Amino acid sequence: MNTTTTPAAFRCGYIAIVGRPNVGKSTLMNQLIGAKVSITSRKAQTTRHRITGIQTVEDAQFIYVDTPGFQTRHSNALNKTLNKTVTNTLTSADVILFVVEAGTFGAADQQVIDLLPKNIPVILVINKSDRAKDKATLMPFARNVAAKFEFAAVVPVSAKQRFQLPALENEIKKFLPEGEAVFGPDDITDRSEKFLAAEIVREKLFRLLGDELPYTSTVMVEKFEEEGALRRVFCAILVERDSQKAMVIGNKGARLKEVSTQSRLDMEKLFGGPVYLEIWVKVKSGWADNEAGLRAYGYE
Ligand SMILES: Nc1nc2c(ncn2[C@@H]2O[C@H](COP(=O)(O)OP(=O)(O)OP(=O)(O)O)[C@@H](O)[C@H]2O)c(=O)[nH]1
Ligand SMILES: [Mg+2]
Repeated sequence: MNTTTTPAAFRCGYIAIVGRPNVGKSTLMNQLIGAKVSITSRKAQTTRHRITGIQTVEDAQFIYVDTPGFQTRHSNALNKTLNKTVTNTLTSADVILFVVEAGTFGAADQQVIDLLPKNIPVILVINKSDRAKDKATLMPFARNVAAKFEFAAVVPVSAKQRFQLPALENEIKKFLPEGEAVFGPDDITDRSEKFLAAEIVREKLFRLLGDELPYTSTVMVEKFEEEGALRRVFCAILVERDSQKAMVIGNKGARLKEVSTQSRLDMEKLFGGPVYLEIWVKVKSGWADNEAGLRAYGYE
């Protein structure tokens, strides 16, 4: 180890973000790093992979790890894999953010508390505090949840409105170990553009198909080419049945066109250059229910 070039005060560490589905984990990570690397939607089970979001400031590097919401309802192979991702992430973190939604605490939240390791500092993050109509109810709620575990700190925030995020960053920084940066100062994620492209298309599907979307649909980038500043992205949306295929395509292809346009605009913003995007829909049944299918589509 080269100690002469390490500034004594520089801190760097991994921050796991965990909680039940839909509490705003991905929104929080994106807001903390100031870039959209993790997809978000109103629907539960949006995040399906461990996604790193990196932020480097003068004296610290924050390596956030967004995780899928911990699944308690269905127990197919996909959900077992998602939960394994959560538990693996927990044990390798320096700090954990346990996220709950202001005013709501239930069995699904308690199950995540039961997974929290005792030897790693856990910060209780009460998100969506903008939603609390009566702010006076926030304090008793925070006290009630805080009593359930030995938290290192309690911070109410609103990820959406960026309320109290600097305060949260300060709390996190206290628990980061001293050490050199792991990533470059401009890195925002360790995921490839190809991976991010598939995620962007999946987000548009989640958002534009609402509750009709079968949660076992997925997206695969079959070809990703770079030609100067231009990216050419060829993408397949996998669904389980012909009826679902029709739903994704929509009347005269209108829905698929909307998915495609919105995806392309997001990719151009994130990649900083023009994107040529082609998307088609394929029927492939049963992939979410067997281990080989999961590995083939990128679930570790
Ligand atoms: N009002 C309000 N809504 C929020 C806030 N943070 C997130 N949301 C909304 O909550 C919904 C879920 O957000 P996500 O960030 O996708 O939640 P998640 O915990 O990552 O969900 P999964 O990946 O499915 O586990 C989205 O509609 C967000 O816009 C917040 O601070 N205030
Ligand atoms: Mg998420």
